[in-house]
Amino acid sequence: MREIVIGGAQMGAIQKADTREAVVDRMIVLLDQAKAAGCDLVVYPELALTTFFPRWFIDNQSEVDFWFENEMPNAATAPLFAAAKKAQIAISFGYAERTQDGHYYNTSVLTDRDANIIGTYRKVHLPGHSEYDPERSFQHLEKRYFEPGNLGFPVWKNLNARMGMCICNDRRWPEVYREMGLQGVELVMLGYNTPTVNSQLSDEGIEQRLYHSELSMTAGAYQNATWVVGIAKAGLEDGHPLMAGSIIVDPNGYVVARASSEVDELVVHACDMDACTFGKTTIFDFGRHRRIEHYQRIGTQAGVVIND
Ligand code: CDT
Repeated sequence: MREIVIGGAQMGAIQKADTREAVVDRMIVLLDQAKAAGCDLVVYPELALTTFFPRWFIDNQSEVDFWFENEMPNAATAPLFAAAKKAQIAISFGYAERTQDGHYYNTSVLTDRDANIIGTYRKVHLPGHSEYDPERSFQHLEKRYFEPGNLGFPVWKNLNARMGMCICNDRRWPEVYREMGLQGVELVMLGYNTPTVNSQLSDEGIEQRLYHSELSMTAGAYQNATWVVGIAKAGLEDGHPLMAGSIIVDPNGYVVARASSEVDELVVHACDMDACTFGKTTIFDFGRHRRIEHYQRIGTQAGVVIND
C-alpha cells in the first residue's frame, strides 16, 4: 500500500479587486484544514492567485502584466510555501507565469514536502480566442494572453508516486492522459476555471457542463489506470459564474470524493497508488496491447481529413 492522503482545495470566487495576499491567506486556511485532516498533498485550482482575467479584453500590455507572476515563489506566495514546508505538505497550484525572457504561460507547479518546486507544467490546450468577439456573451481570451505550453506532459516522482499535471481544458483531451499514462503516471492533478455558462450556447445547462467535466476525468483515470484530482475555482467572479464539481477519481474511474459547494472547500481522500497496478498490468498494459502501427494520425494530424 502506497497511501497519499490528498486534499483537493476547491476555491470560491476571487474578485478582480482581491489582492494576491488575501487569496494566499485563503489558501493557507485550506492548507491548515488539510493538515488537520492528515493530508500529504494539496491540489489547488488553475490561476489560483487571481480572478479568471481572460474573461476581459485588455489592450494595454502593462495592464495584462498585472495578472502575471515574474517569479515563483515571490513575495505574495512566500507565506504559502512557508506554511506548506512547515506542515510538510506537498502542494500544486496554478498561476499566470511571465518568464524571465518575456514568455507568457498558464502554468502550474508541484512541490515536494519541503516546498521545493519539483515540477512545472504549462497549459497546452488553450481554449477561446485571441481577439475581442462581439458575438460572445463574455470573452474567453486565453489564446490572447498565453502561449501554448512548451514542456509537454512530464511526470515526476514525488511522495513515492509518479505524478503529472494538466490544466483545465487539457482535461477534455484523451491524448493528455495517455501521454502521462505512457510514463506510468499514477496521479494526474489539474485545476480548472470553467464558466457555468457556455458563451456560444446560452441554453446549455450546468448539468451538461458538469457531466462533460466529470466524464473527461473519469475516462482519463480508467483508461490509464491512474488517480485523477480535478479541482475548480468556482462561484461568482465579478458577476461571472464559474462551475464547481471538484472531484477525486480512482483508477477504476469512480468518483471517491466530491465538493458539495461553490466556495472554498477541502475534499479529502486517502489514495493508494498501488490501486493503479491491476489496470496497468492487465487491460491497460500498454506495451502488450497498444497497436501503435495504427495510430499515426494521432501524432501527425491535428484536424479532421475526410477521405471520401
Ligand atoms: N480555463 C479553461 O480552460 N476553461 C475552459 C472553458 C472552455 S469554453 C471556452 C474549459 O475547458 O473548461
